[in-house]
Amino acid sequence: MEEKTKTVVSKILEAKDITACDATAQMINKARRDGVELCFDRAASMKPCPIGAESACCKHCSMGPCRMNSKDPYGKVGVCGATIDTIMARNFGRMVAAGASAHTDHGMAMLDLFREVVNGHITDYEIKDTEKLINVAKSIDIETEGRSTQDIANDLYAELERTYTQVEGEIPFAKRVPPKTLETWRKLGIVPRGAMREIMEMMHRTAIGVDQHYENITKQANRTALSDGWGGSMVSTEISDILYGTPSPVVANVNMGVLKENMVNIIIHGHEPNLFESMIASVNSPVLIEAAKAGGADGINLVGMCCSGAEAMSRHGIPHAGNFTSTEAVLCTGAVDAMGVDIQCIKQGLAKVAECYKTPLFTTNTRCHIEGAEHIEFMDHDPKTCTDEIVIRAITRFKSRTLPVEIPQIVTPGVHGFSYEYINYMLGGSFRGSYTPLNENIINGRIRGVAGVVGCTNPRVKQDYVHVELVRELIRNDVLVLQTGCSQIALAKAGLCTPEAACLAGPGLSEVCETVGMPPVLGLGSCVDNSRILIAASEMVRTGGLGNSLADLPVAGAAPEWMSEKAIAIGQYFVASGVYTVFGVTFPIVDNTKFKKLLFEGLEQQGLGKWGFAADPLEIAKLMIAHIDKKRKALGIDKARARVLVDMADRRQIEAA
Ligand code: BF8
Repeated sequence: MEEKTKTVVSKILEAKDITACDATAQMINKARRDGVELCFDRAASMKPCPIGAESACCKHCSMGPCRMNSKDPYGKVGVCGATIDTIMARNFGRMVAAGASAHTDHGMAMLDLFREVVNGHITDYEIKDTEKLINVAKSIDIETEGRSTQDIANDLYAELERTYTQVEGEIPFAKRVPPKTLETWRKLGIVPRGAMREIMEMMHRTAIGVDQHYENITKQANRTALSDGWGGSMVSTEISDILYGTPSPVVANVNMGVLKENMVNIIIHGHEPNLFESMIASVNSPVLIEAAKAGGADGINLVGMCCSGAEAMSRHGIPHAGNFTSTEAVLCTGAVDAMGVDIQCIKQGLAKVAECYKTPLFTTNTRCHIEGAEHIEFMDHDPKTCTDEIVIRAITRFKSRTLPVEIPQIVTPGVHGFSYEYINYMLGGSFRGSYTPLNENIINGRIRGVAGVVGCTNPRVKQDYVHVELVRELIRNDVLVLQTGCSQIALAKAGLCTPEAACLAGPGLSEVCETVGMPPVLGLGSCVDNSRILIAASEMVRTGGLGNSLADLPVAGAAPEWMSEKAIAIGQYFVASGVYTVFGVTFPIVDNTKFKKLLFEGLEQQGLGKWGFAADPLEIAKLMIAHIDKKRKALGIDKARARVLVDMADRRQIEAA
């Protein structure tokens, strides 16, 4: 896997070579002038461990750690006799378990909140989207006709709790899986029972002396990953929509220029929307706005980062300051008066950078404290105590700003908030919401296929660059792109989340975009909202004409700058669902091994999807497009794309659709 190192950031690079984001580059230069170290510097000064990078090390007992030789993978085994395949499968399975546990624990917190709202113990939140409540209930066969919202909500809670706690049977959202795909899972024995059980069993089986067949370990990795995608993540998305509203298109500004020098700037960064929703209420409190004005500010400016930022942007149009690798850099503006964080992707390095710029950094979640940050516990039963206090402390910091403020004057507007439901409405209209026009445009070749481009940014590669170049290439080739997480923010910064970006798409996709008035790149929200892509793909199967299972669809996925174990869990649930999924940066695997062959070829032969790897964005695009074309051929719709010229009759047909 020589190409792995191609785009790796090496020492003493210019800021413009470290990131494609001009605002972040400006802040990297400022940090260097200020003598402040950022994640990019730490990445440059510390090479990744070459053995760990290839997953050739086992540290699950004290007979080791045992190190294998990736140049001669079968030359030796661990002290217990574990082969390279067992070792890699164990490591991979544990990454899936860790990533799945993050999403499912997040989803469980949403479900806890939902229960307390429904039974009236929590009054600061409410059911905002009753229509969504009913639709989700119906999707898992809960009777809704003639019943009260309260009764439906009670039943929905009881059903969805099984996603976590059930010890036998199938998780509730298995009912949403296309029948042919579900049949394959049943045949393989990988339908998740309950997330807690799957994660527990994954950890057990990867301990010393338990499961020592890479195929059997991978089977449990599939089951665990599916308990995330169709379980924890999906519950999180659906409950968040019910409580806070299902997103629909909204214009929002992205990048560091959303900070305002003359305002009290507060950044919320993390993953659970409860904190963000309560903060929205706090910054709109007339008393606190008055206090900010009395302190000399024009008002309070609330801004998001990373995934909870992406959710708040999708639901409410709250501005977004940047993705994962920009969270330290944004503090270098000196303009951040408080940063509140909850869980996941919160770098410990933030504490030191925040201290350098005298920005108060607040942890708020019992599951995430950081040495050097102040902890103000956020409680669902009394959310405002925490968020009001953060606002008060931000006003204090604004009043005592002493360091110079430098805000990059860069901001890009875009359209966000394309939920599965809105895509249905957008394509089919309010009276006959449907995915039929999407399927028809895929069948007639105007849209070649659909790609999900998602995931992190990673200081080991040039920030945003791989995301942006990959997506540009995909849309140029008429592939409609769905996005979530930090990838969505990268493309938003690059200006591709606007209807005008349709001019960058190939002739077929741009025609569809212009007809509907949509961007060629649709942002669906945070990383747990990848579940929206699963639902959309299932609807494409249900609508017809594109095969019987998810594996038949001309679709592909990518996380070209991934870094988190959550990304591996997501990748594995897409693969297990039937999707070809290509990762960039690096892949934790040794070449020429049986385990690699299983992930990159064998799973597809079982009727699932498969993994791919390439570091270069154009290479990733090539792999994805080749896969889409392979699926088009299998469906017998490959000839349709030969017709490139669209006459007036065709145009009228699209417009009618
Ligand atoms: O869950 S994309 S860096 S912020 S892991 Fe993290 Fe990756 Fe961003 Fe959200 Ni997802």
